Parts: sequence; C-alpha cells; structure tokens
Amino acid sequence: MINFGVRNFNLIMMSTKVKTVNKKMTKDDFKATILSDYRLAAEVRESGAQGRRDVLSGKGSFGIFGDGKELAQIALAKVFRHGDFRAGYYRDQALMTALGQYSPKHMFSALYGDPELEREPSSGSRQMMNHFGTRFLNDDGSWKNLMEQNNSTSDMACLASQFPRLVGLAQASQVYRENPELAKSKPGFTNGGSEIAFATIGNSSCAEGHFFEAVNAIGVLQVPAIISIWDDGYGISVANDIQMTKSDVSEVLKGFQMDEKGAGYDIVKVMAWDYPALISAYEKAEKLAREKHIPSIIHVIEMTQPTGHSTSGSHARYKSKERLQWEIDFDCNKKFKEWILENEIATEDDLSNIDKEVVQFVKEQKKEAWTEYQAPIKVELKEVITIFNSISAQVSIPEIADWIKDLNQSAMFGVFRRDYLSKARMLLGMIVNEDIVEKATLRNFINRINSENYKRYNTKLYNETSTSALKVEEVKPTYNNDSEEVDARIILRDNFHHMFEAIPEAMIFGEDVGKIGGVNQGVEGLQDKFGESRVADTGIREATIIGQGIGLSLRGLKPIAEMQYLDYVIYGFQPMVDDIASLHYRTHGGQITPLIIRTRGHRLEGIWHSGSPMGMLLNGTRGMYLCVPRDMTRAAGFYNTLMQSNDPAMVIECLNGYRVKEKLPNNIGEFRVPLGKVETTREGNDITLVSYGSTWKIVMDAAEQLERAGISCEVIDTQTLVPFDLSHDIVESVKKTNRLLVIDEDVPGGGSAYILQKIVEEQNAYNFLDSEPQTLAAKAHRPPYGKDGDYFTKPSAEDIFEKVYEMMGEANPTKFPSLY
Ligand SMILES: Cc1ncc(C[n+]2csc(CCOP(=O)(O)OP(=O)(O)O)c2C)c(N)n1
Repeated sequence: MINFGVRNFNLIMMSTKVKTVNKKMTKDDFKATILSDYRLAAEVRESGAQGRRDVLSGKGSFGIFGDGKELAQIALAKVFRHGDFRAGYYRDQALMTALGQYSPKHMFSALYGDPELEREPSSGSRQMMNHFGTRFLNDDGSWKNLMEQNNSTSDMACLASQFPRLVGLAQASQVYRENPELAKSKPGFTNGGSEIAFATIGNSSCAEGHFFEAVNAIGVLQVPAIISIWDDGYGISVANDIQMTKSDVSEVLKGFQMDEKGAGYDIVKVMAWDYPALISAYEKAEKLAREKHIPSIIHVIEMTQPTGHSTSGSHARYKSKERLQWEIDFDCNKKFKEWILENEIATEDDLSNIDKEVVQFVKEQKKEAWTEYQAPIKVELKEVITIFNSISAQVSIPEIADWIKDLNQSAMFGVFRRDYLSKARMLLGMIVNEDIVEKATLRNFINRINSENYKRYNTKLYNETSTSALKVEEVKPTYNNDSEEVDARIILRDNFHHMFEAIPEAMIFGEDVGKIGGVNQGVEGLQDKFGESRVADTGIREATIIGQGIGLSLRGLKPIAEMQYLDYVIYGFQPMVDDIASLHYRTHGGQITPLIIRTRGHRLEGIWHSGSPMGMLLNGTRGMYLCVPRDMTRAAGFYNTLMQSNDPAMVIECLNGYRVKEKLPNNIGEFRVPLGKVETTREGNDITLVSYGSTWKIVMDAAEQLERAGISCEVIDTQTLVPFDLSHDIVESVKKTNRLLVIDEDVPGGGSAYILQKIVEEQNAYNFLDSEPQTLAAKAHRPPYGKDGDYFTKPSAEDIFEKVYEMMGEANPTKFPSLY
C-alpha cells in the first residue's frame, strides 16, 4: 500500500493550482483536486479510445494519442506557469489539456482535419492530430504578451526535432536575467528570466543525435530546462535494448549529473504511476530551474501504451503476453485509481460516476466536433448538387446522376471538399462547349471554393504582415568623395558594432565568434564591447546553434546564428528545413522565428570549403529568405534589413571576399538592401548574364573580355534567391538582348535551374528569346583542393567567355567563327 502520509498531502496541496485561489486548503479542496486530476486522466484516455474507433470507421485518417502517459503530464502541468515554454511532441495530450489549451473537442477536430483555426488552433489542421502549438502572434504579425499565457512551440512529427530549439528557449531566460534593463524593456517576453523551458520526448527518440547534442549544450550553458522522458520501453516495435546502451537513457546520462559546484543536471528517475513521487519530482525540478537556472532531466519509467503506438497496428505483434499483462497491471490511470481508493480520498462509486460522466462528455465533444466540421461542407454540397441537377436537366451527361447518388450517400458518413470539387471541375470540362447559363454558375462555384481553400491550405508560407522584410524600405549606402577603400570585413565589423549599439536584442553566436571575433574577423571586438551573453562562442554543434537561434527568436530576441562555413550547414539543415522554414506555414501564421543565419561559402579551396549548394538550400528551405550578396557592403545591408523584420533568413557571405577592398560607406549601420530586388551591374545589348555571390565578379570580368570580342553583355546580380526578382526586372533585360545565360557555381541543375525556371516560366522570358536559354554551373562533383582543382571545376571567366561566344556564334557564325 502506498503510504499517504502528511508529507504527501502537503506536497500535493502545495502543488495544485488551487493554491492560487485559496491558500487555506481544506481536505475537500484536496479531494476536489485529486478528483479533477482523475477526471482529466480519464478524459484523455477515453478520447483516445473513441478517436481510435473513429479512425477504424474512416472518419479520421490517423490517430496518435496520449494514453498511458497521463499521470506524469498532469504532475508536470502543476509546475508550468504562465510565461513558460513547452517544446514537446505528440504524446502530450494530458499536459496540454491540464494546461487548459486542449480538449477532447480539439482532439476530434484535429483528427477529422477540420481546417478552421477556431476549432483547431494549433495549425488549422495543417498538422496531424495531437501536434500541439499555441499562438504567439496576433493576426497583424505583432507578438502577443507571452507572459500571460502558457506557451507551446509548435510540435513536429520528426522525432527529437524539438530539442535544438529547447536550447534557445531555455537560454533566453538566462539572457534576460543577465540583462535586467533589456528584460524590463520586454515585459511581454520575460518576467525577469524566471521562465522555464519544458521539453518532452519519448524514450526511443533519445537515441537521436539532436537529443544528446541539446542535452550537452544546455548542460554547458546551465539554463533552465526541464526535460521529461516518457519511457514506455518501445519506439513503435523496437524495444529499449536496441535503442539505448544498457537499455536505459538515464543510466547513460549519468555523466551529466550535477556536481558539488552545481554544474550539470539534476537527474531523477520516477515511476509513471506514482502520483506523489511525480509531483515531488516536478516540484524539485521547478525550484532548481526557476530559482537557480539548474536544468533537470526527469526520466519517467514504466509508462505504458494501452492501445499501442498509434492507429497503425496492434502492439500485440511485438509485445509478449507477459508484457501486455504488465501494461494492464501498471497502467498509470489504474494505479491512480487504486491509490485514491487505498487512501480513502474517494469511493469506488465516486470514481465510477466520474468514469460514466467522462464517457458521455467525450461522446458529446466528438459529436460537436464532427457536426461543426461537416456543417459548412454540407452547405457547399447542397449548392453543388443543385448546380449538377440544373446542368443535368439541360445537357445529357449520364455520370451526373451517379455522382449525385454517391455524394448524397457519403454525406451520411462524411464528405470532403475534394469529393465534389473534383466532379465539378470534371463537369466544367464536359460542358465547355455548351451554351448554358449554368456554366458560369459552375465556374463561379469552382473559383470560390478554390480561393477559399487556397486560404485554408496554401497561405502563410511567408509572413505577409507589416513585419515582413519585404516591407523594409531600401536605404542606399552613401559615400564621401574621399571614402576610404578598406578590407571588406571592416564594413561588416563596423556595421555589427552599430547594429549592436542600436538594437539591444541583437545577439550573435557560433564557433569562434566570441573571443577571436570570427574566423574572418567580421565581429572583431564585438564581445569585448557587448559582453558574452550577446556575443558568444559555442561548442561545435551546428544543429543546436540553429536551434538556439530558433528558441531565442521565439522569445523576443534578435539572434544571428553563425554557421562557420556553408559546407557545414548540412549539420544544421534539419532544424532549418523542418522547423524554421515550415513554422509560419504549419502554425497558420501563429508562430515565426525572426532568426538570421549567417554563413560564408562559395569558392575558396578544397572539397569542404568551396561548396555552393544553392539547389539544396532552395529546395529545402522555402519559407525562409535566402540572400546571396556579392560583397560585404551588400551583406551588411541585408543584415540591417532583416533586423527590422520578423522573417527568418540566411545570408551567405563570399568566403573569398573578406580581404577584397570595398569603399567604406559613410552611413554604416543605416543602409538597407531590399530583398527581391536585382541589380544591373553592367549594361549591354547582346546577351543577359544572370549571376550572384562570388561568381558575379567572374561574370563581370568575362563581360569585359567579351566586349573586346564585340559582344555586349548585360550583367544582373540577383542579390537574393528567395524572394527572386519581385518586380521582374530580368525579363525587361531579356526583351532587349533576346538571349539569356545563367551562371553559378552550384551543381548543374541546381541553383541555376531554379533561376532559369523563375525567368523563363514565371517571367515569361520564353516569348522574347532568340536563342535557347542556357545555364553554366560547376561540375557535378565537389571542387578538388588547390587553384587548379578550382579552375577545372568551377566556372572561370574563360568558361563564361567561351559559352557566351558559342551562343552568339550559333546565331551569327560568320561574325563569331568557332574558337576550337
Ligand atoms: C526522425 C523520425 N524517425 C522516425 C519517425 C517514425 N516514428 C514515429 S513515432 C516513432 C517511435 C517513437 O518512439 P518514442 O520516441 O519512444 O516515443 P513514443 O511514440 O513511444 O511516445 C517512430 C520511429 C519519425 N516520426 N521521425
């Protein structure tokens, strides 16, 4: 029997939110709290059970629920305060419910895929069910007061992907605590740095590198994170013995245990079914994190999966009979019930009444969710059937009768918009030559449904509010007559000094960024002037450098996360692709990361110091902006622009450009380069050459040589790849030259293919071309080491000369006879 002593009684009393309402709690209050926890656990369990049946009956496509994990999450919720942040995953149904942000109705709306935000506020069903997130932004793009709400950063299905951003979410509290003036100026983002970042993760996901990288980073930084590991022994079918050394993650983590100086984590192992022990574990962790910024890891073992991992299959396929029986016996809700009865907190009748009420409540919630989801769809269905009927009365189309029959039949169970829109579009094709008024009615219906669903499903990849970088006005760099020519890195350095003076939220961090001022000295002296909490060295851990930036930016800071070289961005690519780039889209505009990723790339020397994988970046990171400045003045201008906005972006500086001389502008820190605006850097009439980054200079050299051969080139620097030439200036050049060559140093079919698609397809340059549009890229392999490795791999001025000459020769072989 569990000993229900005075200690536990007080502990639970203290831990319940009721204490904020009534400090003098009676035994009745205590009972009410326990029964409310019991009800919540039962509600989560029951909604999972009913949701599972809905998937089997076809109303929902896929179900993943919080069953077997209820009690620990209820205990966690007791220490979660307004202003805290969660970075969790799909199992946290009880936690989200206990935080007042979720209900069975929300769960069913998400299960059905209801796209209306008021019913599915995490994502408007852009995400699978039980992928949680709260809204950080108002509709106008401004930030909500995050200290007045419980904050959940948006979950992802990619396991452990919540861990990189956890680093920054926790670190922000430290930054604010160390900078009280800054904290005071940001009341919507911090309460003196006392906020905790709570992470949750499944036991098997702990085998991911992101988990260990983040645990190490948080341990180094000593920031207030509480990590809960929900250990049910399995990752789908694969048990802990295959997932983890010694089959036990907290055994493995022992080296992170706090030492006598307070460095490291407090690591606690606790049973998933032991209510008082869970509460006590979270109480202790909260105190350490909130008061001393000491992180904790709470390894919750002996969790179960009463109905298996998800709706994808039965767990009887991979669990023994003994294990299945153990899961029944040690089910946390069952054990909680036993504990309540043993300690005479309530009677069997009390609990079975709650169970009955819960079943009824969940049924009602489910019904409401379904009815509200289907109601507008049924109105549209009625409308389209009326249109079908009136067309059928005038034109003989035998299929229509069957369509109407099928649609009416499926309406009894549930209709999707695609069911009738696909028929309507097919029908329009069938009656295109009929002279009937209903054709217009049908067309209007299709257009209306398409445009309404565009808003539901296709918007908000980018921020379109007044906080967008596209709304930032251009300010050109200005010069005196005697402006000095300096090493280009000086322009960046001086610009960062101005920026950090003007923007107290600005931070920069990465490998070698602090003490030595960056590998190319672009932030020289910045740490001395602005301190280690704003200008910092980090460990070699690209994924969590990016994650650090994500978390900090979600907490009102303006981080610049540095990837030392473009070739190593691949280590940090997963959080860019899955988290940053999709965040605004997947939350339906509810969250955004105003994070700048700074890196340097393109040509230098060697396989891993010359990469220019633009195609990879472009394909992976739609949802972010991609700036490819040709020099450091332009790079500084992009940083200045981006700092004024809420948008995530990457800026790639030219690795070979830091010692090149550039004129020092006299409005350093002030000038801003606009995004999506190309620059024509040489005018010409015969051919348009489009490039960017380090290749731009080589194109300019080639254009000079081509002039001597009688070929006049117009050279355009794209400046940004995303957005791309928003005012379609390139096609205006093509209208004049009628020829187009795109040059870059990515693989063939990489960045250059993207540019070509933009110009030929989106800007319709096809209509103005007299020659085949072409690309000139690097070789498909990596650039080998050495000057000759570069010369024989990346486009040289001679390669460009010959390519252009050949294109001109095809049009006029007499004037431009073959070179070879
Ligand atoms: C990176 C990644 N790999 C694989 C999957 C497919 N997958 C989804 S859930 C799951 C098991 C996760 O187990 P665990 O971390 O223990 O969490 P649990 O679901 O048991 O709570 C797997 C392999 C995924 N979503 N993400």
